[in-house]
Amino acid sequence: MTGEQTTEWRPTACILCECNCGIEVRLGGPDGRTLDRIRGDKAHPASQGYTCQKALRLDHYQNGPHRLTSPMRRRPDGTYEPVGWDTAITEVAAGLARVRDTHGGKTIFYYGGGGQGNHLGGGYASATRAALGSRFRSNALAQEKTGEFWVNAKLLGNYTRGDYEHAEVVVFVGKNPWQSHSFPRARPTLKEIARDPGRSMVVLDPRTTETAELADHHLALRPGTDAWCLAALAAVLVQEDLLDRDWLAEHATGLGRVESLLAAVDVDAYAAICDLDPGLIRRTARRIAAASSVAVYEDLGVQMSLHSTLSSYLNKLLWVLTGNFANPGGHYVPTSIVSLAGGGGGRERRSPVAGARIISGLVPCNVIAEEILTDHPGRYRAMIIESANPAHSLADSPRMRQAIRALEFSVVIDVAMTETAQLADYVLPAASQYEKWEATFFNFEFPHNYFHLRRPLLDPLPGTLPGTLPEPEIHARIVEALGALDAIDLAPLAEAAQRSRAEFGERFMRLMGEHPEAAPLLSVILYRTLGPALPDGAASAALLWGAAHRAAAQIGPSIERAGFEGAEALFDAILAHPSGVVFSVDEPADNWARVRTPGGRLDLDNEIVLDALAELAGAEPPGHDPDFPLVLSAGERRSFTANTIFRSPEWRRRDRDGALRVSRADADALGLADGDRARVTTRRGSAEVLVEVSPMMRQGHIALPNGLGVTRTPEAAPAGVAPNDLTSSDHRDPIAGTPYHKHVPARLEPLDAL
Ligand SMILES: Nc1nc2c(c(=O)[nH]1)N[C@H]1C(S)=C(S)[C@@H](COP(=O)(O)OP(=O)(O)OC[C@H]3O[C@@H](n4cnc5c(=O)[nH]c(N)nc54)[C@H](O)[C@@H]3O)O[C@H]1N2
Ligand SMILES: Nc1nc2c(c(=O)[nH]1)N[C@H]1C(S)=C(S)[C@@H](COP(=O)(O)OP(=O)(O)OC[C@H]3O[C@@H](n4cnc5c(=O)[nH]c(N)nc54)[C@H](O)[C@@H]3O)O[C@H]1N2
Ligand code: SF4
Ligand SMILES: [Mo]
Repeated sequence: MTGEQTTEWRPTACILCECNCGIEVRLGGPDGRTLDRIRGDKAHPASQGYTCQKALRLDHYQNGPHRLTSPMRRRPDGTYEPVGWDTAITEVAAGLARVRDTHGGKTIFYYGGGGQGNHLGGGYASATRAALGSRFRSNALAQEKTGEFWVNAKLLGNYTRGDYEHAEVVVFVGKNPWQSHSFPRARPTLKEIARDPGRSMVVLDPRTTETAELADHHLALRPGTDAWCLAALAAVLVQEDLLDRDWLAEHATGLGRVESLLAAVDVDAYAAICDLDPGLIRRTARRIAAASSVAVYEDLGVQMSLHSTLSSYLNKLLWVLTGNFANPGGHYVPTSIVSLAGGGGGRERRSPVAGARIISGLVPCNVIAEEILTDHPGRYRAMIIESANPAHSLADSPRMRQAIRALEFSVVIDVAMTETAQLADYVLPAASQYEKWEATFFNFEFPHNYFHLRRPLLDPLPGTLPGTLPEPEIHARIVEALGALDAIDLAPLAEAAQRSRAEFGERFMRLMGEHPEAAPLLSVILYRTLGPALPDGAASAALLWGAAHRAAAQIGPSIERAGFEGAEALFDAILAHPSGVVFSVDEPADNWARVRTPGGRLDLDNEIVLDALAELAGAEPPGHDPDFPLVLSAGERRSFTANTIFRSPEWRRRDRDGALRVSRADADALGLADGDRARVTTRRGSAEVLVEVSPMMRQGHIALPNGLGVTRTPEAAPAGVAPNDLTSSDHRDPIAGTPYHKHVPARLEPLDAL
């Protein structure tokens, strides 16, 4: 596959955001390993040829100087030495087993499992965790989406999205899809809505974003006042009798208390707190009520700001009170091959030290450091970190770094020597996402949902011993080194797989009957038995066989409508479509079947958020702290940011060091001009920044980009500011524990004045 120049376009996907647009790549360069030409893949079912400007830069990920080519072991002096794979796997398994045997598997914490483009690895990690008895885990979703998941679990017992492509009115709450995308072909869709006189776009954002520029109603509220703004919008629906009463009577329960709370809201007073014209709030609510379909997208601007979980509930009222569920252009419940979001149900679990609510199985990111840096007997003693960079991405980076070093054992699986890897006892180098079979579980479309299993473009880095491995192989080796599969003879199963899928399936069921204790090791068992029998070296896809069977049992009719009779046909189709395949076709009524509340209706009665709503009237609005008069939004998505997937600043065409954006009014008051250097200071830290005077910013609001402050190689200096050097882990939502990264009290001072 490698070595030669090629003129062939090969399908794969962009890995820089959750859209994972289909792309085609032409390899080039002296060794045929450069991602030379990149274009959108028209055969991809969701992106249909679309990409944004970032995808063209992907060679910086594949061939940057950051790539690791050998397992690394930490020396006592903090430097690293390369070791062979056998040594690394043996010592990692022994280190983890030691912690398990001394303190119990519960003290082994798992973080990550997939970034924007890679979720197969996390599927195999579940076997490693099971072999160790690890019970607690987390990932980035627990610092953004868990508040929303928790609200959804009570409201409908499932996950939900809006049909932005077809909605008459779209509402973006703290979301800038022009830059951050998050749904397919975001820019063409936004332009289409803006052009169509029959449709409207509503944006709640203090900043005049690229999306807000296209909006019909831009509610440029004071940062951190979304709960008041959303409550006022919902209150107008109630007070002007704009609810879809017939629909609510049939499809919802628990309207009583929320309706009386909203009836009592003083819309003018709430508008004043938000610094908005109450007329604008009223016109916006009326437009939403008049629409035949409404779709709302909430994202980090509210999920990482004050009252975030309450705001998640309130923005859902906008589409629930107006009857926009299970209608075309409204909200829906997507199918999944593997679910990331998790439903509701089950007993509520709490984290072992802080007692924080565990939502969708995830411990809030903001409590992880305090669950390590303590004498509590239940504290985490070891960590497995995979495809994530928590020493950079979690609140209060200095404390997170201290926590990782305080562990008795730590191992990182990554392609790069990241800020997190530089703290670990062992670093295991993964093959890149263009060197292995990969997929994401970010598949949220309706009525046609799709899945994309990508094939490798390249062999793993050649000429580099010991070299990299795909995560499924890493986990299989760890599980075997732990002895977890010793009692099971897998050979007959592997032989059956070589003969026929039917025989394999039958024997597999028998094995699971004989060894129920092996069920949690399922992914690695499939990888070692079915894996070698799959075509073109697709062993890593083995767990999708199990997922296809689960999907066929749960959403059989949707899969049949997509043209697949049963799980085997579905699995074969996934293997056979290198540009992705539509795996399910839904009908509106399917949504109701997926509502998992006791009565099968949307349930608005959520005591915890309604108590918070009741308190809002008397709550202190985000005010002026004389020491920190500004609000810093720490981590804005811009045209050249992509979390920490790229490590070389050269990939950034503009804004190389990630300027701090400030309004003209604040700049003038501080005596700052465009391009000046300044110092930003928060309660947690301080950093030197380059200033960009931006017409996008509202007075009192400043913003730094996300993903900066990383290094190309551990020796190089970082470019830009690492946002979480400025954030605090106790600055978080009381319900979900999610951080307030978009609302960090700050001050700014010209540098020469210091
Ligand atoms: N270019 C690019 N795209 C990305 C990513 C990337 O790194 N770069 N990352 C991906 C990931 S992981 C995610 S989660 C998504 C996130 O996507 P978004 O949530 O859209 O991204 P952000 O820019 O972080 O925040 C959105 C908006 O919130 C606004 N905001 C700040 N404070 C407030 C407030 O108090 N109230 C309201 N209503 N709004 C406020 C900001 O001005 C900003 O415009 O993007 C994905 N897409
Ligand atoms: N202050 C502040 N902090 C934030 C945010 C913010 O807006 N403000 N945003 C938050 C959000 S929404 C998110 S999603 C997180 C993101 O933060 P993280 O979840 O920590 O992840 P990424 O920065 O996306 O880094 C992904 C890692 O995967 C590695 N990687 C790439 N390909 C592979 C592979 O094939 N295998 C393996 N094993 N590793 C691979 C990369 O080198 C990188 O280290 O950041 C969060 N942190
Ligand atoms: S929208 Fe996201 S996945 Fe698509 S090309 Fe841009 S960065 Fe890549
Ligand atoms: Mo994210």
